[in-house]
Amino acid sequence: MIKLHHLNRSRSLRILWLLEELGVEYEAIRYERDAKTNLAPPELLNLHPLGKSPVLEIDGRMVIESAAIVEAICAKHGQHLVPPTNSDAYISHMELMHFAEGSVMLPILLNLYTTKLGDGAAPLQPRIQSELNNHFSYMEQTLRPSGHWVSDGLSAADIMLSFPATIVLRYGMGDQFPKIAAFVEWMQNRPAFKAAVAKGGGD
Ligand SMILES: N[C@@H](CCC(=O)N[C@@H](CS)C(=O)NCC(=O)O)C(=O)O
Repeated sequence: MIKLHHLNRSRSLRILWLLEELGVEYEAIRYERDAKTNLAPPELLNLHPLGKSPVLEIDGRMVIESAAIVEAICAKHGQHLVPPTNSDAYISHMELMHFAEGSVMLPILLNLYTTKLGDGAAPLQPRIQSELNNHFSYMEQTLRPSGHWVSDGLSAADIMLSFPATIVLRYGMGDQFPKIAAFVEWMQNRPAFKAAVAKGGGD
C-alpha cells in the first residue's frame, strides 16, 4: 500500500491530487506545521534526514522530492500522464518537471525569505520581482491552447506546476497571467482536487 506523509499547506498537496486523479489506493498520514515557526514537526525527521514533506512510501522504499514522487507514481499507475520517452513532448515534460522545483522556486523562496527582512530587503526586491515575472511569464507562454502544459489533457507536468501556479494567484498576479489563473480555476473545480484538499485537512 502506498503511504503519503503529508504536511499541511505544502507542496505535498500535488501528490494527494495525483493519487486522487489516478484513483490509487493509498494512506495519507498528516503532519501539522508548528504554529509559531511554520516549520515541519520533528516526526518527519524519523522518516528522512531532511525532515520535509512530501515523503512517499512505495514498494517498501521511502521516496523524497515531489518530482521524483510524481514520476514513481506515474511509472506504476499513471503512464498515460507522461509522454512516450522517444517523443518531443517528453523533452517538454522533463523541462517542466525540473523547472517546477528548480528554476521557478528560487525567486519564490527568495521572495518568501527576504520579506522577513522588511526594509533591509529593498535592494534585492527589483531583481526578485523581475525574476518572478520572468518565470511566471514563461509558465504563461508555455501553457497550450488546451489549458495544459504538455499535452491536451492533464499530465504529470500540470501536477508539478500546480504549486507555483497557485502562488501566482496568491501573489495577486492572476490578471497579469490569465492562462495560469484559468488553469488554477480548472484544477480547483476537479473533484479529485477537492478530494485531495479534504484528505490533506482542508487547506
Ligand atoms: N524540493 C522538495 C521540497 C520539499 C520541501 O521543502 N517541503 C516543504 C513543504 S512545501 C517542507 O517540508 N517544509 C517544512 C520545513 O522546511 O520545515 C520537494 O519538491 O519535495
